[in-house]
Amino acid sequence: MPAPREPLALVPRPLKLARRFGSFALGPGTAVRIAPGAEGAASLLRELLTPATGFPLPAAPDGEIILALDPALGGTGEEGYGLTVAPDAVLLRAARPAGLLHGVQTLRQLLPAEALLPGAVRAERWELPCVEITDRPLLPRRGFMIDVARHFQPVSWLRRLVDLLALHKLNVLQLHLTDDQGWRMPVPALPRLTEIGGVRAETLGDGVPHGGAYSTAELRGLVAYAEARGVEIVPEIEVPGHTRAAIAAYPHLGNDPARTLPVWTRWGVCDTVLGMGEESLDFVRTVLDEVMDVFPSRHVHVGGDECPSTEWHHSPSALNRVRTERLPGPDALRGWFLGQVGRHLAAHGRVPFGWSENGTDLPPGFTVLPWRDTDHGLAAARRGHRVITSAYRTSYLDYPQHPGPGEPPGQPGLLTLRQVYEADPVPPGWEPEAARQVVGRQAALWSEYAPTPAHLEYLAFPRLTALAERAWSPRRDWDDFGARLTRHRLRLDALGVRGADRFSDTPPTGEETG
Ligand code: TNX
Repeated sequence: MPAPREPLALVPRPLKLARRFGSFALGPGTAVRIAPGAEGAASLLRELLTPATGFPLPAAPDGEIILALDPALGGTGEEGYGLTVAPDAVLLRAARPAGLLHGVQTLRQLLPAEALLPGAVRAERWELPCVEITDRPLLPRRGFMIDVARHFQPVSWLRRLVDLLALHKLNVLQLHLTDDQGWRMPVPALPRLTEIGGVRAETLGDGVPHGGAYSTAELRGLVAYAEARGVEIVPEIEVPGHTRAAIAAYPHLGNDPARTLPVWTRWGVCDTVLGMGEESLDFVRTVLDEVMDVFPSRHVHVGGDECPSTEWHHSPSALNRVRTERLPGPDALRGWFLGQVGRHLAAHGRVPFGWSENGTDLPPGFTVLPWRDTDHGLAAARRGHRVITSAYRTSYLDYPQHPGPGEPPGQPGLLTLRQVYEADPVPPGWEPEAARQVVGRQAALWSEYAPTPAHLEYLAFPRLTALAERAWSPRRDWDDFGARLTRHRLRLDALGVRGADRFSDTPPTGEETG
């Protein structure tokens, strides 16, 4: 049981929090009063707390835990909530269901860390300290991208990942489903995409085949699982570059239809890109129609990064496209193609997302993820794009988090916890009109060097905790965050997050501010 004035260590930090005297005892007889529209939050509360505490938390009209949905509630927006824990009752209120889900996570964090661990500890009752919390996020989109193309991961782990995101009030999981080294999503009209494109013969000469693909049912199940936790799954299908696996499956999609190439077995930027004929446009529409059927998300990411135009300079069909579309040259084909793809999505009510190389390279209507440089976001915002900051220097969790020996193999480079923490979602100096275009911040975990869930979790946490904190809370205070993180680490430990145990309370010496 926590001592009365033990720090609460809520992560991310709530906007307003006041401690009150006393505590609420959660016990075997505690019941939940569920307002219409709050059923999802009640289910989540039970899913999170019943296995851990053993308490059934049944619904009852006079339940002491009150989950109330009030569309007229002011000041909490789409995702905020108000939470009052008093000695005799707990009141959680929000204007929208998403706010209630976040409030349930806060309620869970008010319990001792052991209460997060299913079935490990049995107590007669658990004390919730009395508090008054009003909370809402700084940014509407707080995301994480996982690369399941380079190394396939089972859907069971993706569900666990969703749980970990929701714990941190992150609300977007971008699934990087396709790349040169593997295609992971089935498209019934194009079975070879997963049959051939889903397997590579080896990786960097290791002689060991690597493969895997999800079933449609698994993906639909993941979407529903995530939705129940307030997390949107944003599918990502890479075009027109990073498409070697698709071209291995269907050679006519490439720039030399007579050429058959294997799924790529190396890392880096591959010269093999989609051809610019009608068959490529048909292909992308067929794939995206299936994507839109499986993923209800309003947002679909179509890649767009690292697309060399080398092959287009020599392809008669690509050069013909340059002529018929009156483009300045083959280098303009990437933007033209993404424009076609974006239009197809928009016609179905979806918003195209894309990686931007410089902020000004994506067609109008795209939400832009600048990955090379944060200031590319400024250029994009000035062009009217909505921006999700994902610059590698502050957001790429495939870089090692500590300098020096003892780290597992990773992308050459370094990104410390503190660098992730200190990065402002909107860098100082941007004019207010541009700043308003920034709708989110997102981390990316590319998986070339991280083949296992344990390795991925080691890389993700606690740096993702830092990103979640800065995307949610307007306050920047490294010492305050560090103190809360020390206790939050106990939660990560209880949940078995690999790597949290390798992280010391105080950052390693030599750590520098980003
Ligand atoms: C660049 S960032 C890539 C990925 C790699 C990553 C490695 C981006 C949009 N493309 O294909 O995995 O670097 O850090």
